[in-house]
Amino acid sequence: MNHLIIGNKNYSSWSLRPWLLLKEKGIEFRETKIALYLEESKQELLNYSPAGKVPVYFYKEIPVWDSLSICETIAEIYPEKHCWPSTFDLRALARSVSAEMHSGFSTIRNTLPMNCRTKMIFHPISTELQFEVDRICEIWRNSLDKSKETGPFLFGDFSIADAMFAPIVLRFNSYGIRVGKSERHYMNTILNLDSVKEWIAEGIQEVEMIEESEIRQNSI
Ligand SMILES: N[C@@H](CCC(=O)N[C@@H](CS)C(=O)NCC(=O)O)C(=O)O
Repeated sequence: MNHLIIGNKNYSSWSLRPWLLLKEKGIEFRETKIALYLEESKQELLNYSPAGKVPVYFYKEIPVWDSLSICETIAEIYPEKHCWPSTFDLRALARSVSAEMHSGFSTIRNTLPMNCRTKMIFHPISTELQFEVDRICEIWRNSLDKSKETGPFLFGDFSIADAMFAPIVLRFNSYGIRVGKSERHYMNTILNLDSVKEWIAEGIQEVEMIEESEIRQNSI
């Protein structure tokens, strides 16, 4: 009934979001992986969605594309899974930071591509990059602070906001980005999830290489 089309686990940050939401909410789904940027990839993608991109989600044969729209759809289909926080004010904040993440942070996206295989201390950190890193840290601290009594995630229990920021956690971890104590603690919470470990382990095993996502300076 639930079918999720994703890209390479090593690289596809957008795919990780709905995949992680489904996993963490215990929703069963079938997974189809399409290796991206090969000769045949675009046609394969277009067979699933007119946008020609992953992720794509099918519920009862109805296609839904774009990671945030997929997460919203899952929240609507499974209200009992509480994909958004339970109070209005936390939902408002969770939606705002999720949308901010979805539409912004282009310097992080362009400079620090998700790559599960990468482990390095990235430098130099430009002013623009540091600005975006600082804003993400501020979002995390503020969200964690508001709901620390109810759980270790951004809004207590795992929510769509955590799914939206998970690729950033993997990026910060890959590139040795310096963050404060509570942000580091949050990153460890995400990195220690069995689902995230599974995603990374499979990503590392993949053999395809996307050259633009391979940053080779300062490898350790
Ligand atoms: N805003 C979209 C972005 C989707 C996107 O850019 N996906 C990339 C992979 S992570 C893709 O499918 N690229 C393959 C292509 O454009 O051919 C989302 O949130 O799902």
